[in-house]
Amino acid sequence: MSSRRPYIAVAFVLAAFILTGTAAKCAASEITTKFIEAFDANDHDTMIAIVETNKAKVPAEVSSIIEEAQKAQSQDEKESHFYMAEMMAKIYMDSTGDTAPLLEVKRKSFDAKLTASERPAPVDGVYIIELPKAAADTKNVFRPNSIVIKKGSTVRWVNKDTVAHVFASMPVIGKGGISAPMLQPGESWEYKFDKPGEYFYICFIHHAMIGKITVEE
Ligand SMILES: [Cu+2]
Repeated sequence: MSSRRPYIAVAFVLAAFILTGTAAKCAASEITTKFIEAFDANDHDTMIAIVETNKAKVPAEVSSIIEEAQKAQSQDEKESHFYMAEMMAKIYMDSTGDTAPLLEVKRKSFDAKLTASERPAPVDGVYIIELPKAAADTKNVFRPNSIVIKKGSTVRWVNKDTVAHVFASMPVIGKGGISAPMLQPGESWEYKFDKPGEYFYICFIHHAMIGKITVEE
């Protein structure tokens, strides 16, 4: 994604909010409404001031923007809400040192890009995730891209694609541990999950190629 695109999407959706009345349309609080107005005016100092004078309320504000993002109908609207939540959370982190709201935004926006999580049946005790060959509607994907497994289970990624993929955990937002070598076509790699938690992972070559393993106790 180019760096300009989110700005265009944000500006478009925010303009729609302001024109239609933010409070009525998306139940945004006064803090969020003011923050959005400052954003729209490209007034970074005011954005910082709003966060700093409302520090105690910002984590809840960020959570409610995330909820709006999750409810959004269109992809652009979703991305714009996540983008706004991320900016508020970043300013909050810079001002307080508290990373929790920002990590929450990152986790939830990651989740929003995944399909509903599945509880597949293991094959000979191993859960299989395919990296399928590119087709008209699928290219550079993990399939399934989000699964729930029990602690102690092994997952095997099988590269059925005609190109190589290399992927690893994103330990800042979830658990570390997944660290595949460069998987050439036909190769596979497996990992045993001994610790419960959420494992978000990404292909280093194709950044839209993401997946998640949720490991239950
Ligand atoms: Cu890839």
